[in-house]
Amino acid sequence: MRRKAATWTLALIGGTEGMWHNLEQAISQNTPEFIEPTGVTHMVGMLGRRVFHFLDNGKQCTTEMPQRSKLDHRTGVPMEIVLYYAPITCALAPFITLTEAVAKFEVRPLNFGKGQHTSPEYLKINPKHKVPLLVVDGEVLSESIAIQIWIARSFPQAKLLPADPWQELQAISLMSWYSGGIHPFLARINSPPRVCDFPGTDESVKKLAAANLMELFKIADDLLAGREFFFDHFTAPDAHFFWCQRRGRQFELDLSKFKHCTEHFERMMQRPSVQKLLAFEKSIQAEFAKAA
Ligand SMILES: N[C@@H](CCC(=O)N[C@@H](CS)C(=O)NCC(=O)O)C(=O)O
Repeated sequence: MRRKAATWTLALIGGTEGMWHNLEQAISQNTPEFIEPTGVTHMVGMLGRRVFHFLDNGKQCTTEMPQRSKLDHRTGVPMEIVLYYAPITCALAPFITLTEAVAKFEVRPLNFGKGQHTSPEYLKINPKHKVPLLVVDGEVLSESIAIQIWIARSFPQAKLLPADPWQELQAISLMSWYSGGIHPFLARINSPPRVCDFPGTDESVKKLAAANLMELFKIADDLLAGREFFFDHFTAPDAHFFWCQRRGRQFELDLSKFKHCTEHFERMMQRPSVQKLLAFEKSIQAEFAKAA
């Protein structure tokens, strides 16, 4: 039944994060939706991707949604989110969290094989020549942890960090550990000469890194004992740790002995956000292979 909307503009201009999120979901599902978050706004249908029909005080109206993904809740300005990414890399963690947040974002894949991360254009926006890199309305943000926190704060309804402030810090502590404690050892296995270019030392570098990683994954295994996720529901650290495990497994570290890590990995593999990421990664790898 169609109902009268008194102040429909609230939804588009002064709407809460939650209302906006609902609208975004309605758009992404591309189905007509009735949205009634405040009791004053009633969407009565939707045409195509961005055009809405609604009743405004009983009068049929049509409006076009802003082209961007969501509104900045402080300024009301639309945001455009771009993720620089490369297959296999730790940029998959923010891909997963953005997907979990139902954010609209554009991915710009970099072909490391072709050195696109060291191109003059990319170095201009990220002199560290690394991914992930997030660009929000032209503003650049590097470092996985900062990016994950930004996503969590910008999409609070997705609950990507624990609500309790102390637990939130624990989540940030965990991600710092993945990034500063685990990742560097994975990077050594990936490219031993980056840490030691003495001839014939590659295997030794890899062996030492693997031994360190086994100790670190044991700590993670203990943290995950009896739990589905690091906190009481899926949060950003789960996505970040998924990448650490995946990379370790790709390097053929025997992580199967860590039962809780293995279960976490399998659980993560089932998530639609991870499935979406893996399909995307596959398509980009195929594109890169064609370009090789
Ligand atoms: N501390 C950074 C590390 C990022 C990082 O090392 N990314 C790797 C891929 S996993 C990269 O882009 N490497 C390319 C390079 O070093 O040239 C973060 O957490 O974002």
